[in-house]
Amino acid sequence: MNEYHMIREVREQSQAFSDILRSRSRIAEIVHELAKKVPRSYYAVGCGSSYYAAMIGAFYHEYMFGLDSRAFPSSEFVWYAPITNLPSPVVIALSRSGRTSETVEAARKAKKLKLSVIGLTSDLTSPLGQESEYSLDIGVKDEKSVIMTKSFTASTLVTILIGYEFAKLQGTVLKQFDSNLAQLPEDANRVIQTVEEQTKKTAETISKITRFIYLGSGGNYPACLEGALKLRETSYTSSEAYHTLEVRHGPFAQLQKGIGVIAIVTEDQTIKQTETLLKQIAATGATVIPISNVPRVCDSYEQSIRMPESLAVEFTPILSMIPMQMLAYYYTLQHGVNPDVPRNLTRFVTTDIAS
Ligand code: F1P
Repeated sequence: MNEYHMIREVREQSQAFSDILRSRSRIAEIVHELAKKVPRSYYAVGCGSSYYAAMIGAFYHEYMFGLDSRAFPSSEFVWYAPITNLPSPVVIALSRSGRTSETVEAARKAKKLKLSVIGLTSDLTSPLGQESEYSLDIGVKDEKSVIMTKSFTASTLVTILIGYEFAKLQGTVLKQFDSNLAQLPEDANRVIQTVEEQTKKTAETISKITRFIYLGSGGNYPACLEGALKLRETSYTSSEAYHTLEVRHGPFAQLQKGIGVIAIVTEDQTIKQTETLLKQIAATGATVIPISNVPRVCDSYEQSIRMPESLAVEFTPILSMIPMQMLAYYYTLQHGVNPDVPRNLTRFVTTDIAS
């Protein structure tokens, strides 16, 4: 079978994380500079995958580092900002290309509002790279696929690190987080090694399913939005994502045989209700596919993606992207579609939003 760029780029994520962690002194420098203006709050903006990366970043900022952080699609920021009166906000603008018009315009609008802008891009010569007060290279310049994989997790990680460096200044980072962060490239490597064959087999088994629902909570919810988007972009299959328990409030009515439910299951405060929910979903006839490092959860279903057991739970939103990207890739191959160049999609999208 032919290999496309996408799968090679998915496998390169461990290396991308190492590169980012090695060069993170630049992130610390920017944060120290901004800390003089006391930026305890952030708006993170982006489009498509970059918006979902912004959402994961904002979740980490708030939940793990005690910062005020909110994510917006760039267009919403352009149309409605300033939305709240957060104290001294900094805008983090995410765009692999640095050329998506809504994100470039969001950075311009932020400048007009006298907010500091940190542009995250893999092209520092792009309009976003040039117009941002501070610009950060997310690396991964060599990503060839139109769809984002390693650039997604790279920009997620850089966004997280901005919050992390700020929390470090405040002395609010847990030691455990530090050691799990250092472990991330190796953990990603273990995930890549462990899940590829599994996702390939699962994709073959579920290839006739034509509608998928992704479930995740906390930072895993935006990860699921991205997982569902990956499947839609590459295979054109219908997919959507919900906060785990939200599926009970309406979408449950649609569940039946022929629908695939991909759920990220973690051993934390969410597990009890999630396990109960998955049993209820299975009873509707829908095919439940947990992505989990909890063996008993995987053992309960015919299809599952078993993650390595000893992964740090707080990095699940990044690490579980790997099997979701692989599943999208192998499912798409089953349908004879080239995942690198989806129809009706270009590397970046433009519109005349500039004011
Ligand atoms: C954002 C984006 C991608 C999408 C496609 C078109 O790009 O919407 O999420 O997959 O590549 O562009 P960018 O602003 O991050 O360059």
